[in-house]
Amino acid sequence: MINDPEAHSETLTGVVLNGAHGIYDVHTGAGVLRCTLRGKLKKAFAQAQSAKSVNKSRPRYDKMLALPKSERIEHRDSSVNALPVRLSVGDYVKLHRLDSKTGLIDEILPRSSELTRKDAASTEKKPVQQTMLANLDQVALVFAAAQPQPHFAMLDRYLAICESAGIRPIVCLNKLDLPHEPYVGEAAALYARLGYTVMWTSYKTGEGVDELRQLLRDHTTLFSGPSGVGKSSLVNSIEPGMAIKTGLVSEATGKGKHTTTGSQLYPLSGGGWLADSAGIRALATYDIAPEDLAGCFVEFRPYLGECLYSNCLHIDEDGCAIQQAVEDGVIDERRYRSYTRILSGEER
Ligand SMILES: Nc1nc2c(ncn2[C@@H]2O[C@H](COP(=O)(O)OP(=O)(O)OP(=O)(O)O)[C@@H](O)[C@H]2O)c(=O)[nH]1
Ligand SMILES: [Mg+2]
Ligand SMILES: [Zn+2]
Repeated sequence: MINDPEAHSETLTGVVLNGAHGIYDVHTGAGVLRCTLRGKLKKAFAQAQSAKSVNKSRPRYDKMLALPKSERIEHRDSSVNALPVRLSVGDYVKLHRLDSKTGLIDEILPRSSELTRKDAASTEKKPVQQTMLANLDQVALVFAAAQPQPHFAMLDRYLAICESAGIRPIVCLNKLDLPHEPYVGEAAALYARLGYTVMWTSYKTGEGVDELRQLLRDHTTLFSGPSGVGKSSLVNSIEPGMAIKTGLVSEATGKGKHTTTGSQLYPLSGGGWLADSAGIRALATYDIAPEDLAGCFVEFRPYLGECLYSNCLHIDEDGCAIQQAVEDGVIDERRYRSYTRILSGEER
């Protein structure tokens, strides 16, 4: 088989484990192959990328809010791109083998889902979308109970993005072994009341790790959250030695203070996939239209359609059912503040 030149041109299907500078490690039935993109694909990507940066500049929410209420029109973006703009970790690809270790990617299969953020290189004039992971169905939103202190406004932003993308979030509060402030427990209770799965974990004591592992089985889960909260540490204790199993050496799984760069996908021995990703400082709700944002806050949903104005953005309008619910103490005020912050374009 190894000496048969025909065997090397066979077409395989695989999933992208990691990628940088046009080189991708792809997990296939024939092992992990180091791949590049076929020239034709590269060209198509470049074209799609430039088209997207022109068409996809969404009006900023704060500019919309400056308009009189009656002039707040619907801004829907229906230009759904079937072809991914860039090849991302988690993408399924068709490729052919060049030799026992390398391959050439011929085709990218349509994504079932994706989680995107605004690229660090993004500017207001030219927003660039970065896919953290393709074809995922869960996100473990990891925050530390302390060191660093959790910012729940950022968690709210993440939750809205997950709701919008149809991806199940798991709230994970790590570093349970450290003493933490009362507001952390209160927030955790709030998220549980909203119906979210909340896990308390500690990489140091191993608490909660087995339960978290159970939730990951047969799913594709992205670990995301701020830097230094313990994502890579948790990933390591969930699947010790997984880097060895995939034959990849990754800084992500190194001991000590290795900050992860990019995303890295690993197969789980119990079935499913797990991706570790780089810590996030600010998170833009890149793809949520202002009029869709309220629906991404689960506790707002019963009130949608109950406001006096059908185009109510729930900020300062008269007869707003959501503002009333906040006043009545039914909707948590902090969550409502997170909503208004996202709407006004603040990025935290
Ligand atoms: N006390 C305590 N420390 C932890 C725990 N989990 C991780 N740490 C420590 O926190 C630091 C950061 O952990 P990492 O796993 O590198 O954090 P990360 O989220 O992957 O960070 P980035 O890759 O920068 O995004 C390390 O020094 C870990 O030893 C925990 O449960 N308790
Ligand atoms: Mg890390
Ligand atoms: Zn309203």
